[in-house]
Amino acid sequence: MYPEQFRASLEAAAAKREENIRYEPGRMTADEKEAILEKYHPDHKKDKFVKLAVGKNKGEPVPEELAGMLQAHSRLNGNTPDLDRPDYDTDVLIIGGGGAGASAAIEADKAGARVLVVTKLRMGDANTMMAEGGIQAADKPDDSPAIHFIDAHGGGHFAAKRELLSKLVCEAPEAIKWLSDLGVEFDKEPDGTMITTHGGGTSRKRMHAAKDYSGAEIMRTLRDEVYNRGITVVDFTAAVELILDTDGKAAGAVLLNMETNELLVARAKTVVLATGGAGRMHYQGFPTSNHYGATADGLVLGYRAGAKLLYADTLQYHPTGAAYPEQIFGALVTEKVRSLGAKLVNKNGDVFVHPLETRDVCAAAIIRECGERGMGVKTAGGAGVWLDTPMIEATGGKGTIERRIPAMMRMFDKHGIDIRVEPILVYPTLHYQNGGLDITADCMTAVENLYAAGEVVGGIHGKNRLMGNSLLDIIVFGRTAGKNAAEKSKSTVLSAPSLSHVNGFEKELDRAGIKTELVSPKLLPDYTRKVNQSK
Ligand code: MEZ
Repeated sequence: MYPEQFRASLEAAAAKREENIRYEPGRMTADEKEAILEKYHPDHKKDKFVKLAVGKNKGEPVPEELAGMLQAHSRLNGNTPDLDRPDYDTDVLIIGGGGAGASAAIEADKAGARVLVVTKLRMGDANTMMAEGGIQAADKPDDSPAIHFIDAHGGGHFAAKRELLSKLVCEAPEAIKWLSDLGVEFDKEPDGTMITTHGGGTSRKRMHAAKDYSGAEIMRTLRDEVYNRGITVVDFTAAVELILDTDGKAAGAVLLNMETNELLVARAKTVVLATGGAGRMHYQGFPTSNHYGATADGLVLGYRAGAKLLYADTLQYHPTGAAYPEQIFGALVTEKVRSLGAKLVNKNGDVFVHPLETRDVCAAAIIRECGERGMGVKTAGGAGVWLDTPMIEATGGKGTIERRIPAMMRMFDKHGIDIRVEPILVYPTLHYQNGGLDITADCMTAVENLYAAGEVVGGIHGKNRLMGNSLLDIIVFGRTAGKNAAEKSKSTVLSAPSLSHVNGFEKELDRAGIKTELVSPKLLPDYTRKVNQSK
C-alpha cells in the first residue's frame, strides 16, 4: 500500500498504461549514449575519484573510498605471526566462499589437490546468492558465442580484454551443462528445453534462469557439491594479508578469526582470490544490492602483494534498486522485470527510456529524470521512477509475475505492495565492480601463483557488464582458476615465507607522504551512527 503522497503519480501511470504498453521507445544512438553517460553516470564525476600515489597503478584514478583502502595500513600493524608454524598447510588456498570460490574448489579437488577454502562469513554469503535474473549462454540454434561476444563487447564499450571475453562466451554453453549436471534447476518448457529471455543489450534470448532466484539456486548447488566432496571450509575467517615466498610467489595468507580475533597462518602452494565485489563501500553514497561482506578486500590484498588493477574506476549502478519502501532501499529489482515487459515511467506516467538499454545508459537516464529534469517521484531518501510491473500481467497473461518472478512479488508483498496491480519505485543502486585485478586467460595475476576469479577480476566485461554475464564468469573463471591452481601446485617448490612486501608497501606510503589512520582490508562495513563527541 503506497502512501497518499504517491497517489496522483500512480494514477497518471495507470491512466497511460495501455498507451505505454503499445509505445515502442527508440534506442539511443552511440553519440546519445556517450553524452548521457558523460553527464549523468557516477563514473564520470571526476571529483569523486583520486589518483593512486603508490603501487602498480600509481597515477591512475580510483573511487576515493577505494583509494582510502588501497593506500591504508596493514591490519597486522607490525604484529607478525610465526610464518614457519602454519595453522593450515594445503596445496590450493581459496579465499572467498561465493560462486567463484566454490567453482574453483570443486575443480581443484577434482584435480587431486588438497584444498582449503576460507571465508570471512559463511560459505555462500556472497553476491552470487543475491543474483536474480539469470545467466547468459549462447546455446540456442539462433545464437552463437560470436553473437554473445559482440553484444557483450559493445555493452562494455569495446574495452574488454578480448581473450577473457572470448573465453567467457565460448565456454558458456559448457558452464550451463556443468551446472545442470550438478543439479541446478533451470526453468524449462514442458518438453525440457531451457526457457531463455532477453537482458539489456542482448540481441538474442540467452538468459537462463531459475525464476528470479537464479544465483541462490546456483550457490545452493555449488555449496552442496563443495560439502559433498568433503572439501575443508573454514567459515568466519578472513584473509588479512597474502604471504609471498622470498622469490615473490604467492605462498599462503595470514588469516583473522572473525570471532576470536586470533591471527592464523595458512601455507599454500598456490592461492586463488575469489573475494567478490565492493558494493558495501557505498561509493558516492549509493545504496547497494550487494551482500554484507562486499568490501573490496581482494583488491587490497592483491594490490599490496604487487598485482595490477584494471578499470578500477568503473562501477556498475544497477538501474533498478528499490527506492521505496525504505526498509529495502537499494535492494535489487531484477532486470528480468524489464525483460518480461515492464517499462520505466516518470512521475507523469511517461516512458522516458528504452527499458533494455545497457545498464549504464539506463541508470544515467533515471538519474537525469530524477535530477535535472525534475520528473522523479519524491521519496524520503531522494526520488525514484516507476517500473510499471502491471504491464507484465497485461502482456504476458495473468499469473506471469507469480510464475516467473515470485521473489520480487514476495519482497514487495511483505510491505503491502502487490506488484501485479501497482508499479515499483526504483532508483540506481551500486551493484557490481566492473574493474578489478588484471589476469591472464589462465586466471593468473601479475604475482606468480596468485590466481583470481569472479567479481574481484577486472577486464572481462570492459567498462560495463551485461546482465547474466557475472553468474557466467564466476563459473567459467572459477573453474579455470581451480584447475590451473591445482595443476601449478604440483610443480611448485616454495622458498621461505615472507611478509616483506607488506613492510615495503608501508615504506612506499611513507615516501608518498600519505598520512592515514585507515587500515585495510575493510572486511565489514561500518554502519554505526557517528555521534558528535564534543557534545
Ligand atoms: O547479472 C546480474 O547482475 C543480474 C542477473 C542481475 C539482475 O538484474 O537480476
